[in-house]
Amino acid sequence: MEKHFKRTLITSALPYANGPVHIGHLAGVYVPADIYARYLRLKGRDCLFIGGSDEHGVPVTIRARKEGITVQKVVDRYHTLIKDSFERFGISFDIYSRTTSATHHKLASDFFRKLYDDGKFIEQVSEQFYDPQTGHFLTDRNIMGECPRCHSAGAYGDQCDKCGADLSPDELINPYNAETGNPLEKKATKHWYLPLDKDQAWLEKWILEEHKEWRSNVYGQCKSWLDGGLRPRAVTRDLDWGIPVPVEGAEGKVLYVWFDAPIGYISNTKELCDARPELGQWETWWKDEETRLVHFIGKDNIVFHCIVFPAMLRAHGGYILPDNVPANEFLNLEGNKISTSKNYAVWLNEYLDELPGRQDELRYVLTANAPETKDNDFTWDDFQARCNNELVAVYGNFVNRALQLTQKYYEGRVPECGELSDYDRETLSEFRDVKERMEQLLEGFKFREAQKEAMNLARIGNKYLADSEPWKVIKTAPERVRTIIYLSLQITANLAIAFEPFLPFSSQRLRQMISLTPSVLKGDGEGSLWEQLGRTDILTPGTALPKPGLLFTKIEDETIAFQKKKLEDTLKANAEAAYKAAPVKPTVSFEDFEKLDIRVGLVKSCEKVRKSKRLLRFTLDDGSGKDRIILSGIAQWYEPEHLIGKNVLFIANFASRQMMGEESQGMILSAVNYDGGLSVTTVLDPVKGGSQVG
Ligand code: B3M
Ligand code: ZN
Repeated sequence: MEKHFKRTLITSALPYANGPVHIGHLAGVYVPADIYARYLRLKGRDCLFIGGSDEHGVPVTIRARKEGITVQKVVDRYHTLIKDSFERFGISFDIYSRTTSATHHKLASDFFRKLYDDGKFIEQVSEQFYDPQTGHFLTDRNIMGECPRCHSAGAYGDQCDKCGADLSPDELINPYNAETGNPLEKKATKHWYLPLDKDQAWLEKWILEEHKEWRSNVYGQCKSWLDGGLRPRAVTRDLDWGIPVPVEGAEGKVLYVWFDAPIGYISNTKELCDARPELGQWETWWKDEETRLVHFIGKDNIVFHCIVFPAMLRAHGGYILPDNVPANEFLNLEGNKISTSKNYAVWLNEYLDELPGRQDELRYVLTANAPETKDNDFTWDDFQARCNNELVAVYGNFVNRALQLTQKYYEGRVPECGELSDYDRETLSEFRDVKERMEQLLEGFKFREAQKEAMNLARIGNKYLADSEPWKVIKTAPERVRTIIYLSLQITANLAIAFEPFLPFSSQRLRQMISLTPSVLKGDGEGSLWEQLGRTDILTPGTALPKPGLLFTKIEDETIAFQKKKLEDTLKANAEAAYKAAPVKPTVSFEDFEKLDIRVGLVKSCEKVRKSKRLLRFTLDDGSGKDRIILSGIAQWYEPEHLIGKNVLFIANFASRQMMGEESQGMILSAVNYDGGLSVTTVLDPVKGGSQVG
């Protein structure tokens, strides 16, 4: 049943203030949420777009420890950085606040207290890992030990990074404090739990029956949680960073970050409405049945927004529940997982500095490639191709031609429309229903498809100009050219409107280029700019247009090469840092060692082996007076000519082998680097060929 809503409250996940935001966050949450907010505003609908930093929880404390500064310093630094980058990137929050605000601390604390007073929690004492030397209980992430599956050292209490296993701290072998290395004990501690098992029935009905329209990834994840049976969840933690549990005898305990963070949406709405009374009371946005609540999140947050938070809201009473939760899947980067802790990402603040003025290019690519239904990959080559072949070659090119021709033939004024030809009519019919199509897609959170519709308008325009060839027709039928340019300019105006929610910076530039004044933008209903979409009389004949500039410019190869190199360097640095020397092999006796005849050989010549990518062919002076030929698989790492004249170590009594049709008489010794690279061994001072090593 379609419900009628008067207003929409849009929330976007509160990013942890433990690092800058990256393109994964943008593609997953902030770009789609911003498109939606901009679209609703363009339609003249009543809406608020709420954002803020999540400043509690373990991630910020881990960052503080890594950087050797206080947690407060960490959250201050990253909150400011994130807020500033969002602003520069054009994410149009109505408020971007933080969960360390006084408003939030009070609201979250009161929220907990009400549930406590109403008897909605169960209290449970359990045995938790405890560091007797520091006097602290430890969270899963702060516990390390040996992985019970792959037996590698340094697995975390919640997962093993080596084999990917999901773990609980109890499974770790010899658990220790990740920070201090101290061994851990179990100690009893009391916590408050939300008995989600009691919510099972209504959640099943509410989600599985009444919200079948949710995205299949969201619906599917909820269903599997529900099918597995909900269990009580602790909403408090033993930690010294967070909102203190407002109950006597709960010293040293704070609200679990996933309890307080979603309440942050409410606190931030309150902060906004308190400061701007014209927006109405915050309660209207959270408690009125005619408000539509929509959460934009990434897929790892689904359970908290679809199950836990609704259960909290219902337990409290008086609040509305989300009407939709359009969660995206993940964006990978050049085939690898994006990772804040491994510093592997395209950071928004760096992008803005390194590619200044190119916000819309990134917005475009992230939407064109949005992980709406499955994980997707961002690559810099794809970024360049989409910018140059689509934004520049299609959209920018069409607009530029239309505007240049207007300057050339009509002194920069919008000409009158003449009689329409059959081809004109055919072209117009192609985009007449663009508004309806885009609305349907946008309302259904299909932003990727919606943006395609906008780009399709530019394709229609390009084809129209190319087919009707005004630069030729001007000589034979100048009257006809008026109509062609008139229609091209109207298509241009349509483009400015259609792209407005997606590419706000270039739409604004384009509106200036065609004198489409912003005053019409704010209008509501009938009069709003969005309502003009699909029309062919948006620009009035006679309107003077300024001298046009380029809407988009090409992304150069050097820019792409620089960005790719940066990522490769990070991967290398990570591999180097993660390198651990292989365990030592079983002991051998001196006699056994002596069986190996290791010698020094002087490289007389060295060349690539034909038809082999791997092999180099060495001719060694081994002191015997006869040349010794050895083939060695190091071609990937050396230019053969650089090895000539060098002393290398080789095994002289290694059984000879046939390789590529030749007999290899021994083995040249190389060291294997952390990244698999090979480095040939040599001696410090020159020695005669054939000298023994031992
Ligand atoms: N900070 C997790 C995340 O950044 C968390 C979201 C909170 S939304 C209320 O993925
Ligand atoms: Zn493992």
